[in-house]
Amino acid sequence: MTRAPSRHTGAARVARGGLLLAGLAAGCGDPIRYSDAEIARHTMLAGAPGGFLLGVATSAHQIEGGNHNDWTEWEPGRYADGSPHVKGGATTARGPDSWNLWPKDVEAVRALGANVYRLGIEWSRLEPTEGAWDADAAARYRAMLTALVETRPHAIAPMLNLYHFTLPPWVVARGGWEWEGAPAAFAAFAARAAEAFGDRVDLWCTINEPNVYVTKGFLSAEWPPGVHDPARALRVFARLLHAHGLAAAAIRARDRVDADGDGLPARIGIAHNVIVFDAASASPLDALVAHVADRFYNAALPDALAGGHIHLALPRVAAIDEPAPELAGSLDWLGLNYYTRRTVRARLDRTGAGAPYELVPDPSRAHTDLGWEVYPEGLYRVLVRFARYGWPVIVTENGVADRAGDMRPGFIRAHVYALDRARAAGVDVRGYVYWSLIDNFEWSHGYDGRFGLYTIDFAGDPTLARRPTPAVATFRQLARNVGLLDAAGSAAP
Ligand code: IFM
Repeated sequence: MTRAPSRHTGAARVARGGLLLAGLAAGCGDPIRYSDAEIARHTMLAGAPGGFLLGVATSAHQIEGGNHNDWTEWEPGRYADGSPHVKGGATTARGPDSWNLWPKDVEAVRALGANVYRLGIEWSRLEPTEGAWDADAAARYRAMLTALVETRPHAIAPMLNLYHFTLPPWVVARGGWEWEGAPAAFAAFAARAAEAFGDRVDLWCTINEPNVYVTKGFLSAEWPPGVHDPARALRVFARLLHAHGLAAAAIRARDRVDADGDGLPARIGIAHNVIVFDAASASPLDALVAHVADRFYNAALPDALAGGHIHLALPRVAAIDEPAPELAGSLDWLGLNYYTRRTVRARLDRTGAGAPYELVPDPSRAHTDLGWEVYPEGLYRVLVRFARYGWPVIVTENGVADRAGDMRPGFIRAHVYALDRARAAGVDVRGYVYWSLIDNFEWSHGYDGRFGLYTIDFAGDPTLARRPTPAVATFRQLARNVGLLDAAGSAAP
């Protein structure tokens, strides 16, 4: 994909990732470059295996509105310099209002021809105080899940995500993920969710992007709890991994109902955010920075899950090395959330307080509204790489912030092309899930990052209608190609 120039400035920006030191090359000088012509010639998802999961994703806090959790405390706040925590002072007081408008979301998923919807449940709604269970909230989630599985002529399988960046206030009061009891508390929540929804759900996603949560919340201080402390960051990363392991065991113990008739009551995964880190030059220092960023951000999580041992390191700053036997065997599939590449130049900060690199954007590549490089070849690279762990992989997120909506069709085609190349190379890819179904709250960017296949006019339309962007047609073409829609565009059995 060679769309250029970008509508976003290509000026070098300092990464705010908070990674502190450096290492060897992480894929520097990759030679792949897809052409628009080869992508245009390609029939997307042709020959995808039966049961291929094609769908869309959202998360509870980003779409529901009206939550009460650590993010709703954070959203109205300001930094010491007076700037708001969230761009424009935006909040989730209403947001897309999916708590009330969820039937419109289900209808939008159905209209896409999708057979999977990755959605979240909000811990703070279901367990507003420790040990409580809000029956009304559970009933509403149950109604959503039922509407999905009862969609005809083919069901929409819910992929239920249990933790996606937000904590109930009572967990925060005990120290959030720094509380030693947090993994067990989360596993207890997972057990109740499995009991409550196991007859509707087979696909479980325990935790979304532990690496992003840790980086934003404990290194760059952009998200709650707004901390910059590498040692605490690693402790929380480890806690999230333990929490995943305990939750996976709890789900297996409690979800005994095979909802979709494939013989398996629960198939458990985790959604791992991956970024391709390439060195900006042949300098060993740039290579070192790219390598350390890659180890911490990309490799630490799957290494721990594969080996049952947590090794986390920000060299010369902080490290954790501890057994985690509950992780081994906890995964049935690995979810990969892929968006972009970072080409990095070392920027060593002797105080240890600053970012370890600056970005060197490739001006020949398009960049999204959030300034992220569009690099579909990276999806091929990460699929090939992470498949080596041996789990089937599902692209649990891939998407583009594109308010104008003109970039998204090409973005999807190019990334699905990369996915198909990976399948052709023997990678066991079981699904492609686009982020996101609808425009929603993009964390510290507020409503500025527009990822939706359906757009929402938050300021001007009190009905919050979900209006199709041009990429809906692109997605429906994917659904046609895998047989979920027929030639006339109607849902196929
Ligand atoms: O909006 C987020 C989502 O919450 C997690 N993955 C990345 C998306 C886009 O930034």
